[in-house]
Formats: sequence, C-alpha cells, structure tokens
Amino acid sequence: MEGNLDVHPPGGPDHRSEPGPAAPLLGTLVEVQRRTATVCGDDGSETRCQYSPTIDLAGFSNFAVGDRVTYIRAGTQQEAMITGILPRTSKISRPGPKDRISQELILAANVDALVVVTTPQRPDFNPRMVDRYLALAEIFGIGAIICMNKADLEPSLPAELEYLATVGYPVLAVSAKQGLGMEELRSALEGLKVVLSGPSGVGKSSLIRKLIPGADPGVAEVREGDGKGRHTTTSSNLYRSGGVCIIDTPGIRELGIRGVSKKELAEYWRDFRPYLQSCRFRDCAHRNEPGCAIIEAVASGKLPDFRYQSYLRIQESMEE
Ligand SMILES: Nc1nc2c(ncn2[C@@H]2O[C@H](COP(=O)(O)OP(=O)(O)OP(=O)(O)O)[C@@H](O)[C@H]2O)c(=O)[nH]1
Ligand SMILES: [Mg+2]
Ligand SMILES: [Zn+2]
Repeated sequence: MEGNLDVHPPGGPDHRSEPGPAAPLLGTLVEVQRRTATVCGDDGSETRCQYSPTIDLAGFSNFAVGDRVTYIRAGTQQEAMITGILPRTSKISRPGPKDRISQELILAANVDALVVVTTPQRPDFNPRMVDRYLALAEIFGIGAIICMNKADLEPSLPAELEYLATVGYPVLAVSAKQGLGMEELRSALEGLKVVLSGPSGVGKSSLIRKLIPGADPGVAEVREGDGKGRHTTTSSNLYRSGGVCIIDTPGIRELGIRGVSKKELAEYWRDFRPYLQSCRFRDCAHRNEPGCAIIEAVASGKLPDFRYQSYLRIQESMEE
C-alpha cells in the first residue's frame, strides 16, 4: 500500500500532526484500591492511576491484582488513568450469590498456580487445609505447588505430603527463617504468576521477603499460646523479581469451596478421578452408597484415608 495516502494505519487516523491523546500503555495491576490502582508497566515503571469513568465494567465485577490493563500516564490535560482491561486467563474469586454475579469478588487475576504453604508445626500440620487449597486450585483450573515452610522445626515431610507428591503435586521443604530450599523454590516458581495460600502464620509473607529482594510485606509472630497466626497481611499486592511473580492476598486465607455442587466435588480430588466412572450410581456422592468405587479404593488401600476424610469433611461443610 506504499504511497496510497487514503489508507489510515490500523488504530485510526494519523495524529502525528496534532497533539492527540497519548497512546495507551500496557501493564499489570500490582496494587488495587477503591479509587486508585498501581500499574507496573511492561517497561518496569510504576504508575498510580485512577479508573477511567468510561471503563465498561460489564462482564467483570472488580479489578484485581494481576489484571492486565491499558493505561495512560499523567499529561497536562489529564490524570494517569486506567482505560481498559484485557481478558483474563484465570481468576481466583469468591462467587456472588447466583442472582448477583456482579458481587463476585476477584482476589487475583491471570494466576498460573497456587502455592499451598503449610508447616510441620506452629501452626500444626493440617492435611485437610492442604487438601482444601489443592481442590481450590483444581476448581480454578490452575496448577498447585506444595511448600512446607518451617522445615527448620521438623525437616521430614509428613506422610500425607509424600503421598501428594506421588499424585503429581510438586512438594518442596523450605525454611524462610534459615533460607533453606530457597533456590529450589525460586526455580519452581520461575516464569509463573502465583498466589501464596495457606492459613495465617505459616510464613507466606516471610517467604516473599526471602524470594523478592526489597519486598516488605508485614510479618508477625504467631501467638504464644496456640501457635496460630495473627492475620497480619491485610491488602493484596503483587511482587516481582526476575521471572518470579507472587501475589500476597489476605482473602485467600478464608476462601471456601463454593460454586461447585456436592456431587461434583470428587472431580477436584485429582487421585479420585480414575475411579469415578466405576461407581454403581452415576450421581454417587461417595458417602455410603453401595458399589461406590471410591469407598472400595479407600478400603483396599489404593486411596489414603486422609484424602477421603478431607473430602467428606469439606463436602459436609458445603452449603447446597
Ligand atoms: N521457625 C520458623 N519460623 C518462621 C519461618 N518462616 C516464618 N516464620 C515465622 O512465622 C511467623 C508468621 O510469619 P508470617 O510470614 O507473618 O506468616 P503469614 O503466613 O504471612 O501470616 P498472615 O499474614 O497472618 O496470613 C513469624 O513469626 C515468622 O518469623 C520458618 O521458616 N521457620
Ligand atoms: Mg502475611
Ligand atoms: Zn462413589
């Protein structure tokens, strides 16, 4: 088309001769507040932006850390502004009630994997908690990596984690306090955008401090009496260093399994899947039905009892 002056380049008429609006830039939300958000541009610079009043919120309920956005920098005529949002590859969210989808709360967007942080002690090892986060990762359609922190207190892996490694979940033993296993963890996370999950006090913020030079998430002692955490992290942030990108969000601590029916739940236990077609009843809930392949697999030792117990307890806790 060389020389054909009637053809405009893609994106509209040529503005070179007049001071038109600046071209939008691309970036990732690293902190989200009610009226402003911080964008880390693809060039590495950070910009505090307002939300453009003309953004079309139809189809999504809120901006979240990890969202890819278009934005403009501050100029003589305007404030720095987020102008658009790109489609998400995944989201970690709390669903709204069925008739109020817009009340969905998105905690993090474009996440590749959930890092399930657990401890051998302080707080006590809790396999049901690990299974709950693994199921959440399966429900969100993202990967899961198990990270046992505080290995300085007890270096050997609990049998439950040894088993979970055999069904395909990467398991790492680390100590944020002593810096053990940090290189292995860093290489497991390389190239991924991950959310750290796990109950209060397991050391999520401490791990970020070790992995991301200069990051300063709050860290607090677990309580003397019961070894539980204090819910120190209260805002969502995205931290980046080299190829590692970590989201610390307080919402993940209490995230329940919702938006899934009790009958579907077993599909999210990765090791249950090979048996699900063999139950006598197609709508088997795997509780006490005759001819249940899951119950038989547990009885014969093919599936460990702890996985079945966490399945039962989580299913009981679901509303339907
Ligand atoms: N012994 C030991 N203690 C650790 C280790 N990592 C963290 N801690 C301690 O555990 C306590 C809680 O750590 P945080 O990093 O605040 O835990 P968190 O998971 O971010 O907690 P919330 O923000 O409340 O969810 C602090 O006293 C840390 O010093 C570790 O590897 N070994
Ligand atoms: Mg924290
Ligand atoms: Zn069954």
